[in-house]
Amino acid sequence: MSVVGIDLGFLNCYIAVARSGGIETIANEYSDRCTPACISLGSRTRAIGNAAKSQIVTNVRNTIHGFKKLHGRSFDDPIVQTERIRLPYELQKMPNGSAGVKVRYLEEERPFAIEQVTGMLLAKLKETSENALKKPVADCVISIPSFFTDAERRSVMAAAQVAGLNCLRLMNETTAVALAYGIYKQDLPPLDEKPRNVIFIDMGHSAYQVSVCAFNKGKLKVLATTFDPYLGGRNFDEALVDYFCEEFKTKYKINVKENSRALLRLYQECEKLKKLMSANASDLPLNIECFMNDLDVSSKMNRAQFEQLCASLFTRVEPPLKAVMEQANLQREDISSIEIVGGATRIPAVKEQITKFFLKDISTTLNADEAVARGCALQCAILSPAFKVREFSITDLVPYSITLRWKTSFEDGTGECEVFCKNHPAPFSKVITFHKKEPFELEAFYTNLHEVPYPDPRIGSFTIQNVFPQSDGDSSKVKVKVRVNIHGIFSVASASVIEKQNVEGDHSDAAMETEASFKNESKDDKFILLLHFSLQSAPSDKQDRLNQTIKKGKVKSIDLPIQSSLCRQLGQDLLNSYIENEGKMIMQDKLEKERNDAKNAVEEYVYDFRDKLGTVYEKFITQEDLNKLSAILEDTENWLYEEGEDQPKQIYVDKLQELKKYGQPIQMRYMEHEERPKALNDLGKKI
Ligand code: ATP
Ligand code: K
Ligand code: MG
Repeated sequence: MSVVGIDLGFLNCYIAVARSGGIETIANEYSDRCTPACISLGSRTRAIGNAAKSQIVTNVRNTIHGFKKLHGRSFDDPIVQTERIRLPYELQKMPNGSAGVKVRYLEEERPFAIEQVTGMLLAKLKETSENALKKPVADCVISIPSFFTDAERRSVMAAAQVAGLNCLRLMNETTAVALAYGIYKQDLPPLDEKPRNVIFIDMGHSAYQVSVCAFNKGKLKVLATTFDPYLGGRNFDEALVDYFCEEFKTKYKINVKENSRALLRLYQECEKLKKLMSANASDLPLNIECFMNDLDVSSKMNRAQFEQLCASLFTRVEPPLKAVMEQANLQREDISSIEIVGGATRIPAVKEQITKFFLKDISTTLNADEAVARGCALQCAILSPAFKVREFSITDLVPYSITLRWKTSFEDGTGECEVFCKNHPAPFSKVITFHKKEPFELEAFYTNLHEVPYPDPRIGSFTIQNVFPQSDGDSSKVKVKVRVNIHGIFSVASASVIEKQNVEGDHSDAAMETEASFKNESKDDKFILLLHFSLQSAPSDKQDRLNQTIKKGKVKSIDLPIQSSLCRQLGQDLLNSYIENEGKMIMQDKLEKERNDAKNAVEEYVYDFRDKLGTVYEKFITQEDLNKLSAILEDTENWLYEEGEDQPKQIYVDKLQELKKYGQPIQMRYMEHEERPKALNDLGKKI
């Protein structure tokens, strides 16, 4: 069983694994611990990660990046439309209405669903971890922003399946950081003492997230999370780009925004400049050669100018800080430490805003780039039975309140109940009792649309089937279990009908009902919040206990089928086709790599052979043969640049064989000559 944690960043991905007893962030084939979230499609193959990033400017329309915000959204979603304007490649409305990308791949215009795109990236990260661990990888924990809705979470889960990964938990980014912070702390207060409250702040490339967590020995509880899903490093890059575009308009009479390649280069240079300004307050140059129309451009900026330019962005740092303290009902003095991660928290003005708010120094003890991945790997280790990890319990929360709605038997009547309030602990299950005579539908939605960075509040609908009146004509008592699972995804997990058998002495059941905390609407539609329990530990055990209780009450419980219809859910057939296609693409990449390797082998042989002909082989070949061989080598070299440039693998394999037919006899003569004195020498020693 593998233990792998993946930070699936908007810009940068990191992988941490458990190896030789500890958690390690691992490097990819470029010896880089950061793998860019970038995929470049080509006429024969795909490049993913570092190799793709270098093609952003050269393969503009077919290099996909900045796609994290497309998950679980319809193409018409205003967020998708806003992102679309920023992206240099085309988005496409998929047949199911979701957002996909349109690129040229294998000489064909091809649509890819967002699950396929992230699937490609995750497959690459899987391969990187397999190379590091030297064994197949499936189990992993993947990070997502704490503000992701169910549709977004389900979409990332589907992407993991496309990549052949078994995601044990989708983990909120700030929670992963909290785990990475807490698990090694030896001095956390005992369980019966006041917890240590710590603020975690992550500002990455696309988003800004804040959480406050309470730590006691062996446990962490997320008290509140807040966010600005649209504030991150890229906003600062954009501000710089806009500034220089304006300047270049007057200075050089060029419109950079009309030239996607130039614009992409300017983005790259502005990102570099922004990073330099974090370390250096003085004037810094911006120089780009052959920028547009063969023009070299140059300009400069200093930190003070940058801060002025981005003033409105910096004012957006404080509101989530204020909100998180309000939601957790904490005062500044209740906070022990403020931990920051994410690349954009390196901007001095961002740090200043945070310090100014908390009136306290911020701590940068966590690795700003790797903490999320490390936390995910730790969570994976905790979930893995194969690993022994210090006991550590993690209670996360529900980011948006969730309400259930159903039809009552009254004309046009509906019943409603908020099943999870905002910041409710998660994972968590609750059982609700309904009194019904027929199948009924529960509609789940986010209670307050204004809280949710999403245009559609619906989560899904769940039909509880096979409900009939009791034999005496009374309503049946239907227990419905609703759950926010370990991934932070809501579902109506199960339903059962309680058949009355012996009502007399049925006290335990009645006792449970006294826990009811909701109003009764009518006899028919009575629903009662029966009992609730956390799924945090041993859910099956608790499920059993529930069933036992029911049995003790001398009633029979029968499971009812539930038909779920989830918003923006990918159908199983479509998902299967994506899985199959990813397999095909991996195979295509593999074949293409083998073909290229075979071609390179021919090229290398030509160079090596020619080099040796002029040096070490010289004595072992006649002038006539030398001329003949030189001609063959030259022909082969020319062939490689002409019709041999793009041939099937076998052609190169055959070509190499043919060359070796000439080369090997000479090499043999040479080797014998080299070996003979040595052999004689050895022989001499023996005698
Ligand atoms: P997200 O968390 O939104 O999914 P991400 O995880 O990919 O994105 P990070 O890797 O945390 O993002 O941060 C990348 C951002 O941080 C980029 O905008 C990058 O320019 C910025 N950044 C990195 N180092 C610095 C620095 N020294 N100064 C300013 N900004 C920096
Ligand atoms: K990251
Ligand atoms: Mg991040």
